[in-house]
Amino acid sequence: MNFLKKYINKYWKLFCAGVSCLTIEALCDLMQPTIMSKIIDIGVKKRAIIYVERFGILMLLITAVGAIAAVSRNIIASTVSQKFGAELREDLFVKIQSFSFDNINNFEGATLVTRLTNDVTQVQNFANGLMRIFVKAPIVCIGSIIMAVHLNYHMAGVLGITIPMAGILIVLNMKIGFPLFMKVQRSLDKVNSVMREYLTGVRVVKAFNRFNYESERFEKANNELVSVSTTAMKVMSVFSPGISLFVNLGITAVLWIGGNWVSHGKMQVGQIIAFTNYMTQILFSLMMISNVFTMFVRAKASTERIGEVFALENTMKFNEVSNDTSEVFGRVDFENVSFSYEGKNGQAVIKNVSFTCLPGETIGIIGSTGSGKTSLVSLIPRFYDGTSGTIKVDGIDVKDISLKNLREKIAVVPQKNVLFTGTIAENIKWGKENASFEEVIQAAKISEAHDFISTFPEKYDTMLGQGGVNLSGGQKQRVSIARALIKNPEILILDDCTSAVDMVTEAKIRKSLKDYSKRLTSIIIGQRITSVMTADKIIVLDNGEIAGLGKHDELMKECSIYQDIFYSQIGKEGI
Ligand code: M5T
Ligand code: MG
Repeated sequence: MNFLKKYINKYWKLFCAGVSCLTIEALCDLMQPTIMSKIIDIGVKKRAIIYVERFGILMLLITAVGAIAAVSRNIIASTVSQKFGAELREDLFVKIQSFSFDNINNFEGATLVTRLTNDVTQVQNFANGLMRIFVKAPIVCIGSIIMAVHLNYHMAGVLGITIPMAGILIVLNMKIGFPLFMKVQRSLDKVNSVMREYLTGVRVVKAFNRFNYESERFEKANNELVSVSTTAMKVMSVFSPGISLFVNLGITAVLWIGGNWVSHGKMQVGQIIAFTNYMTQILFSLMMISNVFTMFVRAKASTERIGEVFALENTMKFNEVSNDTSEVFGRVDFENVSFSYEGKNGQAVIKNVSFTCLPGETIGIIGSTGSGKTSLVSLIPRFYDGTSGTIKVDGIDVKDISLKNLREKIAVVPQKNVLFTGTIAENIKWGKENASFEEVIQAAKISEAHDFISTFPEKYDTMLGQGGVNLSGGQKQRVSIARALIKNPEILILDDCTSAVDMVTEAKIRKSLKDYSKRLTSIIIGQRITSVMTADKIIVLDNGEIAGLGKHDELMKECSIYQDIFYSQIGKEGI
């Protein structure tokens, strides 16, 4: 829970102001029954109208002060809790952004989303409640006990039995509640997860007519949420009536014993009324405390879940200061690099790979699906770190370059392209925020996107839906390439990103890329042999290992896997 310190340090003054208002409010509440008993026992009994008037006005004044305090603490509580919640969410978001892929993989499904939204709300609500009622409850409870004892200490024995019983119930409530609410949050994760998966895969679900299957999955997750929530609520709902029962038994005892004492002249009627009034206040505050604990256990469960995110150390160590004094631009070296997604002891997906890519060269990577092409290139911008060996960019170990500098040098067009909600121009500018419109057009021209964009009525201002849903596969790929190009990188990585573009257009893109920059180093992954054939060097990957490295002609002579790919795609007769 260390992460809360920051907010406590920041808001403790306002928090104390809120609690002070709450204390004033509680004290005002506490004075009322005693004043009332005085009015009854002295003013009414002795028919002293002036006494009644004077104390009546006092009561009004106290009520007014209480009301002002209540309004102030409401305003303070809302402001502080809203600000606190917003900052917590923001900090959590920033933390999640700093995570490596490995870190993100640590969290299943939509749990990060639930933690960012629902869990933060739980903690925020608790902070709000803390300043609105929760602190008041113990003050009223303890204050009422003191006032009641002060009023008639003989009667205090009744409290001595009632209150410990209620106390036990509250402790039980907490002990049983915590694991239950932890379960509720986990079920919520599941519901969110199914929903998110459905929304991202909605096209596939429709295509396969799997509505029933998805509905059942959702229903199952939803029912589980209902079931654990109801169990939690059921268990928790026993406690409030339990407390109420004990305190009401106490009130009955006060009335019964008090009635006897009044007839023997040992107690006054006003005192009994005041005493039962205090008992009622104790009852309300105890119920409140039990609610506080319910909210507390929920907030505690949520705080732990948020704490887990904050506590997670980034699995990759990054250099803040760049040791980047290189005069070379666009060189990539792999020296005996191996890599596994499961750490050092996991199964290697890249095995002992070495190659060099000189500035301005075009490197093609080809290999069957699952051979490790994507994994190989994801090591260059440090999406992951290799388990052994060294990767150098511009002659410097990537671990010695600050992440910002490293990623500035590199532009990646991922295999699964991702576009954002916004216009086409905005999506392309994503690669370079302050790019001019001319630069946007230039990048789009190189990636052969300009022509199709120009056919849209709103051209570059055409709005794209989430993930670019209103573009075809090949169009999306070309916009993604333009986005990478506008960055003006030293190294461009194209991961099978012309797979949905026809061969003629693909050849055009390759040609314009070559013309565009002689200094640009390109690493092109392709399933089609034509995508890589003209590269300066071609790497043939097989099961994470280099099975061949060289130019097309060399590989055609030496590498049987390359020959197989060539003949299977182009045929014996050649192109
Ligand atoms: C190589 C595994 C995958 C495969 C091997 C991306 C990714 C891959 N893998 C993981 O365990 N976790 C991951 O996040 O690694 O996969 P690849 O590098 O994606 O292969 P590819 O790019 O050559 O394949 P393709 O289909 O894109 O041509 O065993 O299970
Ligand atoms: Mg791939």
